[in-house]
Amino acid sequence: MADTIAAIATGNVISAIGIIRMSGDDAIKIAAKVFRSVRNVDLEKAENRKLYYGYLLDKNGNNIDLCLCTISRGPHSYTGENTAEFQCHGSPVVLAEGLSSLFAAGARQAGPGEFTKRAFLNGCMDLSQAEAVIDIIEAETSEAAQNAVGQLDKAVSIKTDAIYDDLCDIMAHFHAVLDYPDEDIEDFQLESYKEILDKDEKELKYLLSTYDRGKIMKEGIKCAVIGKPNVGKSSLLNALVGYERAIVTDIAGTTRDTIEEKIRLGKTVLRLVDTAGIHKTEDKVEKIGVDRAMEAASDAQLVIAVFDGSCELTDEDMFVIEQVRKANNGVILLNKSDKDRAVINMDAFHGIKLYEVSAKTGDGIDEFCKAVEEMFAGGPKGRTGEIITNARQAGAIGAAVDAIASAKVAMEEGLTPDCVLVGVEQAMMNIGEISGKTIREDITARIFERFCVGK
Ligand SMILES: Nc1nc2c(ncn2[C@@H]2O[C@H](COP(=O)(O)OP(=O)(O)OP(=O)(O)O)[C@@H](O)[C@H]2O)c(=O)[nH]1
Ligand SMILES: [Mg+2]
Repeated sequence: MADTIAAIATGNVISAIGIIRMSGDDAIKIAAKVFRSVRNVDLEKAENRKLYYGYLLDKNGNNIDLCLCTISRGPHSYTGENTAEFQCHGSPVVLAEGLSSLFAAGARQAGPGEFTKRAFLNGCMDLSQAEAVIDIIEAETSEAAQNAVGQLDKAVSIKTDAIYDDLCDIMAHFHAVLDYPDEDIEDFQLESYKEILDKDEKELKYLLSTYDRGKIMKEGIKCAVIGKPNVGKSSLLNALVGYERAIVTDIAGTTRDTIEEKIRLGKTVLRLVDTAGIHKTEDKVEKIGVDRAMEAASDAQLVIAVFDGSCELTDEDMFVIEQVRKANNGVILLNKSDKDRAVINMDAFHGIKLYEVSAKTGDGIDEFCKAVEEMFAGGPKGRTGEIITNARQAGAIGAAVDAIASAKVAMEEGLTPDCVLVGVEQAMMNIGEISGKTIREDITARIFERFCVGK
């Protein structure tokens, strides 16, 4: 018995079309109460997945929109339950009225991700597919969207389910021999499973190796733009985002707090953080700004250190160079290339990639962007759909790799099958978490809380 949930599935903005959806035992009955077909079709007798044209009625029976309605009877629907969907004109007022009409007729407001949660609980999709739904919605590049669609198509869970089956076979064989000694079951030879464990471990390690790329694909690359005051950090941010996002003046200390903006660079997204100029100061506010700049640099996957190429290097610049050297990835931007170059001790930059740019004219910016894109394009790219972008899944795969490794060590040391099988069973539990077979209910609930209402 599933109560009937309803929600507006589209954004709360004026648009061409807006959708209200409903799922639950009474979805079709409730839809019939608030919809009057122009051809007098009774929705309760309507065909599945066919569009019906008619009036959406408010709770007093007044027409509020001319819309299309479609119903699907469970189990052949997104949630596996009876569902109804109204494709209305995209007016937030109409959609809100339509929704309250559904509430008056017996539906209740859906919680975040509740439609997809029901789809999962009703066996219409596994957990990795459900997570792919949110990844598609939140994708910031076409590559991320393609990968998420692949996962919606079970690209990851087909692989992990096969491994789960392998491990399950090993466990089942062992227990069958142990529990039914009189049955004519082939003897349990642990060594015969070594090849399977090797193959599964290799596949899992491959999946795990795609996670670095996956993280970048999903979250983008956090880049801290640092440098002493007035070198052109904010001008660089503005040049990269393409509009006057940050205030630029010739007064040193213009930027006091960090400013974050995203830009898309080909297949990757950069999360740029402009920071306050790093310098020694007694000013309380400036000090906080400098601390935040240092924090941004230590958090960043890429530190972009900006220098004014028209001035000689100062002690403050030398301090900034030290920060770049500490970073995992750092680049030097010698800015203001449109001005006469000062005599600069280039040895100070030794071993760090350097690009000459002008944030003012845009010179050199494209080359710099291409270089950043290439810098993060390395590593195993993974086949589309098989790139792990999800920390939960990566954690489960990592734990499974460790568990299989421990099973193999136990096997090599000649321990008894039940000792070896501790690792195999653990790996099975870990792998089952990916599709949701072995995951705890409270964790599942948390996963769906991240979804938007209406999905
Ligand atoms: N000629 C020239 N001037 C630039 C260039 N980039 C920035 N400037 C100028 O340098 C001054 C400082 O620029 P900002 O972008 O505010 O520098 P900042 O590093 O953000 O400075 P703070 O926020 O104070 O730390 C402004 O007058 C800019 O117009 C450039 O490429 N060429
Ligand atoms: Mg600034």
